[in-house]
Amino acid sequence: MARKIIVAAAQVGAINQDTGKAEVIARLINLLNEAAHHKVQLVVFPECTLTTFFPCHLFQTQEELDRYFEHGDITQSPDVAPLFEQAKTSGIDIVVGYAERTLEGNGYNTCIYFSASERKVLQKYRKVHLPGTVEPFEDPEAINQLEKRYFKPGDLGFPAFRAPGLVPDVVKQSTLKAGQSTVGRGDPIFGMMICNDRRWPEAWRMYSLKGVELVMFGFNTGGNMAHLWGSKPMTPEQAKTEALFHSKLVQQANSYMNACFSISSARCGLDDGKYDLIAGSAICDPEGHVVAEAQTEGDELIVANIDLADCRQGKEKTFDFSRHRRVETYGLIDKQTGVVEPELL
Ligand code: CDT
Repeated sequence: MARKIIVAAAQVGAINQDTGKAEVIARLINLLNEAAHHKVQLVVFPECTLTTFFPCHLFQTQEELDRYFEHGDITQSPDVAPLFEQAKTSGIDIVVGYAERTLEGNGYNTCIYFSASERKVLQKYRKVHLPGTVEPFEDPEAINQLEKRYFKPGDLGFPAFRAPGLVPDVVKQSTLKAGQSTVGRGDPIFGMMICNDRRWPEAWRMYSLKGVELVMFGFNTGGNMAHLWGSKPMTPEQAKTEALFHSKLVQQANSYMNACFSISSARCGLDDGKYDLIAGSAICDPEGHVVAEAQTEGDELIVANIDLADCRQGKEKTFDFSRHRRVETYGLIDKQTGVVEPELL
């Protein structure tokens, strides 16, 4: 049974420290309008879509830092509300990443899934794997990644959810007939993650154990973060090529190993003329092939017409979990964080 949807990644180019949110929202709405033109039903925007990627910077005061956070219900924020209004008008579901400050004062690197047909947020996700350091590097030339300083690890787990209104003639609880199989016939099963999460197979597996058919994530990945990537000497150009290679590698491999589609959306370009973020937004199919890919390092919409039924082959054959997984051998995975090597000979 075909279950087709038209999806897109809305890649967003450079945003400087002093770029106002209204200017950013106008750019996002342009991308949404382009998506409407292509009859897109779902658009994925990047991690921390609304501002420069501020974890590169050390802020001296809470006030300076808090300019980059959203406080309270993001759909009601006067700055951001026009984006949700446009999504409703265009009938397009959106995933948007942002820095969230809770009432208790906690910071999270968050994204939400806003359903145009339901006119509300269906699901929130908070980034689990926070890269980088708490303290800035001593080297003043180093590019910092202070997510561990500014955010708490996500506390919502990996919540898979169904999104209504995208695929016609699906099986619902209310229309279910006795004995009828529902697998691969209900509303699409989605999961969200954020940037560094994509490098962790555990995150993907948590979703695929819930039958995920499409994983969506935004990213901000430095093109030359020599202090974080490792010590092998490379030119900035080589480092950027390598960063792009790894980004594609994990998306393609994990889409295949979890028999799901995936959409990645980059915040990219040269922020403040100095902070170089890779592009390479991509849409992958469950066999691991890239079916759409950004060609620029700026604002760009990439679109794909996908059929979620294409997940069935992987889920029912090579990666039929119920027949092939051997959980009796995987105990360490959720008991041990670091590496324990075998004893020396
Ligand atoms: N935003 C984010 O998570 N960026 C990281 C940078 C890696 S730091 C070693 C990423 O995984 O792309």
